[in-house]
Amino acid sequence: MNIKSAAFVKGVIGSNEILVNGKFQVAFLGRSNVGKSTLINSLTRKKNLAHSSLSPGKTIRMDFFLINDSFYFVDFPGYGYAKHSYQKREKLAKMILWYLMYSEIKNRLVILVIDVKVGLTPYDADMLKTFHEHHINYIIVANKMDNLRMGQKEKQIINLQQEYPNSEVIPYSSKQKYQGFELIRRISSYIS
Ligand SMILES: Nc1nc2c(ncn2[C@@H]2O[C@H](COP(=O)(O)OP(=O)(O)O)[C@@H](O)[C@H]2O)c(=O)[nH]1
Ligand SMILES: [Mg+2]
Repeated sequence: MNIKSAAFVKGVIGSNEILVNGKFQVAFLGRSNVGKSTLINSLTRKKNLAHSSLSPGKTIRMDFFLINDSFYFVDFPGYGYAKHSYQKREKLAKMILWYLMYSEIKNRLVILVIDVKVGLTPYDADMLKTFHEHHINYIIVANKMDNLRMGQKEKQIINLQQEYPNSEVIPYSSKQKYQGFELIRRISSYIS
C-alpha cells in the first residue's frame, strides 16, 4: 500500500460524535510526547497534517484523518502527562477507554507508540491489558530509534520483543524514516 492522500476530517472533543461509518480506523495511542503526531505526518509525508507540539499534552482532541479516501488515522491526546491536573487526566483516560470499548467500532487497529529509550511505562502496560481484554488488534511502535546508538538498536528491540512475546514490535524513527515501508506494510495487512 502507498499513502496517496491524507486529509483532516474531524476533531472530536469530549462527547462530540465520533466517526462510526464502517471505515477502518488506525488509532495512534501513547504517552504524551512519544511522537504520535509526528509519526502520522511522517507516514503521510505531510509536515503539518497532525499537530505536533513542543509542549506536551496540549492536544485534547481526537483528530480523524481520511487516508486514501478509504480509512482513518486517528491522532489521540497523549496520556500520562505529569503536569495535567487530576481532572484532565481522568477526562483523557475516560475518552480513550470509551473509544477502545465502544463496541460499534469493530474494524480497527491500535498503534501503541512508545519512546524506545523509555520502553513501556505502567500506563502503556495498562493499555496492553485493555487491548487483550477487549480483543483489540495492536502493534507497538518503538519510536525515536534515532536516539539510540548503533549497537543498542537491535538489542533494545530484541529486549522488547522478549518482554512482550505476544506483541508485534516495530522500530521506527520519523527523523530517519527508519522502517517506514515496513510499518505501512504491517498496518495495511490489518485493513479489511
Ligand atoms: N528524535 C526524535 N524525535 C522525535 C521523533 N518523532 C517526534 N519527535 C519529537 O518529539 C516531540 C513530540 O512529538 P509529537 O509528535 O508532538 O508527540 P505526541 O505528543 O506523541 O503527538 C517533538 O519535539 C518531535 O519533534 C523521532 O522519531 N525522533
Ligand atoms: Mg500529538
